[in-house]
Amino acid sequence: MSRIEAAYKVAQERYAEVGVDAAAAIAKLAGVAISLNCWQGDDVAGFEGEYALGDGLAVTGSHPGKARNGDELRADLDEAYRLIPGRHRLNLHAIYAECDGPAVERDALETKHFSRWIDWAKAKGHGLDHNPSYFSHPKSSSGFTLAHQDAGIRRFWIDHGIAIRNIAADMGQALGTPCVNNVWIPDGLKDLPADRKGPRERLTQSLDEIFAEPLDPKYVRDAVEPKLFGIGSESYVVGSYDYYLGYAVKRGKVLCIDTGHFHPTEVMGDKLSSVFSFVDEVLLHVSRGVRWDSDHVVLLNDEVLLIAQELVRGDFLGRTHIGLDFFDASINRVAAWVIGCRSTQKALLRAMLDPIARMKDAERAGDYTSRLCLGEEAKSLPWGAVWDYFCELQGAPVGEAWLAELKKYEQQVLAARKAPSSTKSRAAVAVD
Ligand code: RNT
Ligand code: ZN
Repeated sequence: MSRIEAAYKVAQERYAEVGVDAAAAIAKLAGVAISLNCWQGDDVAGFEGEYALGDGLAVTGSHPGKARNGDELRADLDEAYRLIPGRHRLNLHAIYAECDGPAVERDALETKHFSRWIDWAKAKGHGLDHNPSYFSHPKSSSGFTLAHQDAGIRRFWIDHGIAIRNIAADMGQALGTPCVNNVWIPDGLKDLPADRKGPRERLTQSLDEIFAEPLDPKYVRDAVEPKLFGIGSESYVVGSYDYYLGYAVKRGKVLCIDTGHFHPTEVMGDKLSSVFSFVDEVLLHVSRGVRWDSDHVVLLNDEVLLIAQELVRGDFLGRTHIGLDFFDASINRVAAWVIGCRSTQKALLRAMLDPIARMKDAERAGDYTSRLCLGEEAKSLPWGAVWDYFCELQGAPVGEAWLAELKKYEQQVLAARKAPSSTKSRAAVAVD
């Protein structure tokens, strides 16, 4: 018996004492697939190669070795998945199409432009999720896309939405697992609008057109993502939380909850049981805002823990699609995926190991003293031993052992990459 397993056995007994089945928690966690955000691998650059990142999205940091094409991004993802226990998904974006040859406009994208992603996902056993990209494009530079007052610009973005939704359905069909297709748009205003109603009416029309064709939910699930504010949309966001909550309820769509898209004092975990009362499915964008929607790498903090507890205690995991959404270029980008995903999994495991039956009993009996005591003592139960054993069972490195492996990858693979010439300054090119 390994040292890890021996520690687990002791932990398992300790958990049994508080009425918790650690083996059941391990089995349950193994069934949770988390969708890694492809855009963490290259600072949301994509492969169009033409347009700078914008429309409310910003990445800081200049860690060397960012992926410059699909093969490099897939290699980096392979490395991340290797260091994360369990089997997980990939969340793509339209700008990661591989078109070979002349550029294809976003409204003309087809499934074949994602065939390498689909082949790779099939070979490696990953489900795919998708997103139309409504940013970093000349037609989004006014700050408006689906809610734009110009019908021609709206048409372009509606057609983009339709194209990506169809591609998403093809991905779902090809891989035998529904593809969550998430719509986020940057539309909003820096300063006080004179008309708040008009853009929202236009957005509803655009969304209804994008979702008009009934597609099989076996293949694709439509999600919409609200936001409180963004860079350049500080005063007004067309797709606010109230707007999309209403839209999701009325049209039967998946509601995306991004943990960076609320006021810092709002508690996302508390929203879940409310939302699930009237919405069938939720997509989570697990992120970490620091003072603003800064998209820092997810850590095992109170916010993520409460979300995990609510998903487990409300038995909502089967109705939840969990994705990561952050972009940090100040650290090794592959490490960002590994840390963010493992932290999210740890939160779920901890939630699964909470003595929740006893806590609920205490609550029902009005014994809030016991409820508080049990919850607090549960924090120091040996969940780490269960996590380590889960990693060992899944063939993933235990504890910080993954870091040494990633450092090797950094030296052998990432260090050999040079920044693409388009991002070099003139001076750098001259001395090359
Ligand atoms: C932006 C949203 C959105 C993006 C990605 C790239 O505020 O969070 O989800 O981060 O689609
Ligand atoms: Zn998001």
